[in-house]
Amino acid sequence: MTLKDECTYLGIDLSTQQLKGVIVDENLQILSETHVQFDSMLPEFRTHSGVVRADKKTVTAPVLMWVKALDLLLDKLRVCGADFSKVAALSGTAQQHGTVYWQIGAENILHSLDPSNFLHSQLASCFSISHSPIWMDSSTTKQCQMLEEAVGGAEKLAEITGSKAYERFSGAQIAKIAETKPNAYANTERISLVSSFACSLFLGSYAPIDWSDASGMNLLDIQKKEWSQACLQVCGSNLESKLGEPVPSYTDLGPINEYYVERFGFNPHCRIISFTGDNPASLAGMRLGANDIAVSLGTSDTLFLWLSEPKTLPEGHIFVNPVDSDAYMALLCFKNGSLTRERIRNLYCSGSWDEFNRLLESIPRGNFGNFGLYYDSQEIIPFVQGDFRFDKAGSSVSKFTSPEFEVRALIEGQFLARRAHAEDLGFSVGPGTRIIATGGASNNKTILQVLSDCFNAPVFILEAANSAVLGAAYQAKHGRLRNNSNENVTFSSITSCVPVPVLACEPYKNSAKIYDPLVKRYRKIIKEIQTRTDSRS
Ligand code: XUL
Repeated sequence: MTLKDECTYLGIDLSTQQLKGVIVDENLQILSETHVQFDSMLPEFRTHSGVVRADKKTVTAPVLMWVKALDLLLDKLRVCGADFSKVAALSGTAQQHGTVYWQIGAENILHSLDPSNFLHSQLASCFSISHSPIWMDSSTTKQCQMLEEAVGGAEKLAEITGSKAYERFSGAQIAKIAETKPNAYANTERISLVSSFACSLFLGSYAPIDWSDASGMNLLDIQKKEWSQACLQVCGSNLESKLGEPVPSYTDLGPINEYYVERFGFNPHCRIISFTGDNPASLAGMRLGANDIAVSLGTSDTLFLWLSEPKTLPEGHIFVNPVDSDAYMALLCFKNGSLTRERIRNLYCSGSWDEFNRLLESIPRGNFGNFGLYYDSQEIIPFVQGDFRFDKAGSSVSKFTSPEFEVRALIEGQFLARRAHAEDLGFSVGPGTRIIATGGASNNKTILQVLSDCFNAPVFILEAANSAVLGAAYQAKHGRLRNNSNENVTFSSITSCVPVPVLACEPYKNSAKIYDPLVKRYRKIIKEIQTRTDSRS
């Protein structure tokens, strides 16, 4: 059997709470999609929201649950009518930073999977650590300090790996396992990221870690695209051989394992394209270009940017770009997003978004000089907490005189902060700049109008949700054609058939005049708040 024109592509997303699968056609239109919710569909693993919390800081997920979810997902896709014999290539994505520990001898089992049996029963003894540390874990402060000291400080680590040391990043997580479970570490022949682990299941051998997801480990030299020896050394012995050599994110790794051909009817020519992390895959799914900035308005607000050169950030992350390995991407995470918006809505608008929008629209842009910053929980960028309000004269006030000032101050303050920190990365609005809004609050046009005004750029929205899993499906096609075609195949040429994001709002004419000075005001105020906080601590 050969794959002719009617081929399809499969994207897989192993995220925190569920495993998703989506099949797209040659034009990247969705044909089938389904998911397996860990808590409800695999209750025997006793997870809550897909994770197990040993204590406040230690968060893991059972690796066999992920394996079992794959058995279920493929069955569910088949029930949905998916024809696996048409899948020309598959790729995937997963929550970033989590690590999977394969026991010595596990690869032999992966090589010889028996199609008459479930994966999870065959792989039951393959893992030296049964519960994988995941991105929500924050128990590795000590290892983070060690890592930063080893290379000459936080800034140096950020210069090499794209981020200063973060507890959830894999280097510190591996170091903790090596230190606290030395036997298990010694019995580990391969350490995968969650993404390369899922990829290994399809490949029937250890899949390499890709450069983009590797950038979330504090172990990769993101300029040389090779492991940093200084970082490896402090995290565990023989670590380089346990990690294998990292590869570009769109690498064609070979054909699908026989198991899937026999058991699910996959075509033996189906190619496996390297898997990557969910944030890089989202960038791919949104088809973010060099002129764009993606703003995800969710529980926390996240900004994604395309960068042609790496930058050293005090906070935030630089990853190798998943669709063009000569480029980079930046990820900035602001903890106080929707939850803070909801608090102010509950406090001043009796929980009603309609009322919130009405108040927001009732005050002109610039809020008559009232300025506010609201941080319910400890913010990441910048490192501050609390509510801060200033009146027109610049005096600090404990409350504004009416609710509409609070509402406008909150939204303007949030978006001016997003803009200021994006500008710190070198972002500036130019001809053709698009803000691509996603996440829950991107349904709210009144909020998007303020976003558009604060950035003085048009805001677009995406029709399809789930950009990460779609990004994986697009990457499957990209990887297959890029590696098997004589033509100059780029990610954007492959995905040009995807509907473009829809224009949601454009900035008012005088937006720059109003908001350019307010970005400066934000910078000044935040500096003062930080100085005040520093002198108190
Ligand atoms: C990014 C991060 C999360 C996970 C969630 O640094 O920790 O976005 O990737 O899946």
